[in-house]
Amino acid sequence: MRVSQRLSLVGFLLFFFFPAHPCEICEADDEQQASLASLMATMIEPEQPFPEVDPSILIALKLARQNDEKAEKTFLNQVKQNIMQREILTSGQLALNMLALTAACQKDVVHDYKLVKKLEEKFQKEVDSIDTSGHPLTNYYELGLDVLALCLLNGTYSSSKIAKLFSAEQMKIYIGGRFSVDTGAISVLALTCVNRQNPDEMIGSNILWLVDKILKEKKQDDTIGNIYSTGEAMQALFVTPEYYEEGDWDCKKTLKKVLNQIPQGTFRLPIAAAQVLPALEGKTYLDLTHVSCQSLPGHLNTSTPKPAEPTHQSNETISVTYRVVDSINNNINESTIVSVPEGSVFLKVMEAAQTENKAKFGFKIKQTQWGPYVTSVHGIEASSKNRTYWELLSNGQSLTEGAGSFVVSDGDNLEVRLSKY
Ligand code: B12
Ligand SMILES: *[C@@H]1O[C@H](CO)[C@@H](O)[C@H](O)[C@H]1NC(C)=O
Ligand SMILES: *[C@@H]1O[C@H](CO)[C@@H](O)[C@H](O)[C@H]1NC(C)=O
Ligand SMILES: *[C@@H]1O[C@H](CO)[C@@H](O)[C@H](O)[C@H]1NC(C)=O
Ligand SMILES: *[C@@H]1O[C@H](CO)[C@@H](O)[C@H](O)[C@H]1NC(C)=O
Ligand SMILES: *[C@@H]1O[C@H](CO)[C@@H](O)[C@H](O)[C@H]1NC(C)=O
Repeated sequence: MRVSQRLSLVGFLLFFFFPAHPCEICEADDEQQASLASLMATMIEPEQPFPEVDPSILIALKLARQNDEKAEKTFLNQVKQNIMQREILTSGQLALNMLALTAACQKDVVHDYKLVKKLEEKFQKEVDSIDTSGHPLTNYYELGLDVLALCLLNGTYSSSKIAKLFSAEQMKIYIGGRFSVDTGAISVLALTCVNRQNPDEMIGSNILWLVDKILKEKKQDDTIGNIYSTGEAMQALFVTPEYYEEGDWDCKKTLKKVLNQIPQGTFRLPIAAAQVLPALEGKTYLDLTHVSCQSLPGHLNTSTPKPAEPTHQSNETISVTYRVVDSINNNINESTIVSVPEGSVFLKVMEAAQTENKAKFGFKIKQTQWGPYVTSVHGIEASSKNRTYWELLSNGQSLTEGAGSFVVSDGDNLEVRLSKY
């Protein structure tokens, strides 16, 4: 405790002497820019175009060194479309769209639609929900986005309330059990913004706690959390060098690991590419208020080789066990063995089981930016009110990809499990 207080004071003081982040940032060099172009191509020309575009794609394009004027225009129009639906957007969705508008130099749109006020209202509803039901309407990742947008766009907020909301005591209740690096990283970015505007010792100690949790999730292979949270974790660590020691994290190693994953197709979903790209450019979401607003003509060479698709069809078949479990009410535990072509994704297994027995294995999905989200299995709907979801597992391990992406292997023990979050 004493050490952490001292460290937070040191961080607090350092901040005054070195307001800009020192040279902790590492970024892809010119040679590696080719890899980044392939990530950009993934975002600009997705394999499966989505009806709605995620604003994080526009943010990533704006923070990238290379630019593509035409794609930026297209995505900006889509973000403007999203804003038309501002009433039904969740707080975090609104915040992310506002951040994208800011990166695209559209302060007037933010102003004309009174988006800052809208966000303040939505954020207040999240806080009210925590006060009354103990949980936000959405999740802490979205709360982080809300605070980040309110801070960067000069909204009104109370530093001391935010300090409480993101205190270790409060956050432990919601994310402590299973710390989400993504959520921790977005929270660090948000708190860092707040701390730079209104330095506050309690915010400093929250940052210290979160940075420590993030660093504890550093893996042998240099990812932080998992490969999909690593880019956001890098952003958080870029802006907080005064909160950890030089030897605690080797940025170059993590960068190399992520770059090596690009040709393997790890980031073949546009949103996965969009979340990882800023860090590879040495940028963070705190930079998006000072993106150059001069129009830069440019066109990305999208014949850049894109990462390979996983080998899908083969005429070898494999067999896997598939199980449906309700771990909350403990009243369902059904399993079957199904055969699917080698290279199939989890969803294929679910479909095969459903064909075999609709009553036991029937399911529903919803298309999202991350691919199909499983909403219901065996007639049981997951519910954000009850904070339940259908968790995907293989051999007892919770998956780090969705049903549309995870490729199964012969003999796998696959499971969908109704769980709490
Ligand atoms: C919060 C969260 C959840 C919550 C969402 C519900 C809620 N209301 O909070 C819960 C706990 C239910 C969840 C579940 C899962 N998640 Co999740 N989730 C997140 C997180 C931390 C934030 C999402 C968010 O709020 N974004 C901001 C808002 C504004 O955007 P949004 O589009 O409205 O967000 C929605 C979607 O993202 C969707 N969603 C969340 N997770 C997933 C995962 C998949 C595969 C799909 C299709 C949709 C989806 O729910 C969000 C809220 O409504 C992200 C982290 C990240 N980097 O994005 C991971 C993340 C998206 N999830 C991930 C994963 C792997 C899962 C699971 C597959 C885990 C599992 N083993 O079961 C399941 C989904 C299973 C299913 N039923 O299909 C990965 C996806 C990686 C990938 N390449 O596919 C991420 C990136 C985390 C990570 N680093 O591993 N998740
Ligand atoms: C927020 O306020 C600062 C300082 O007053 C100003 O420089 C900046 O342009 C404002 N940002 C936005 C998005 O309005
Ligand atoms: C685009 O990239 C491809 C592959 O790297 C290359 O062969 C081609 O000459 C490039 N085209 C232009 C116009 O630069
Ligand atoms: C598919 O099976 C046929 C007959 O069993 C075999 O001749 C062929 O080589 C196989 N193709 C592949 C791609 O494995
Ligand atoms: C479901 O049943 C199997 C076999 O009958 C058992 O091994 C497993 O532990 C059960 N799972 C749960 C969550 O009850
Ligand atoms: C929430 O849980 C309760 C009790 O388990 C259940 O009766 C109810 O149907 C659930 N609500 C939703 C929307 O699923």
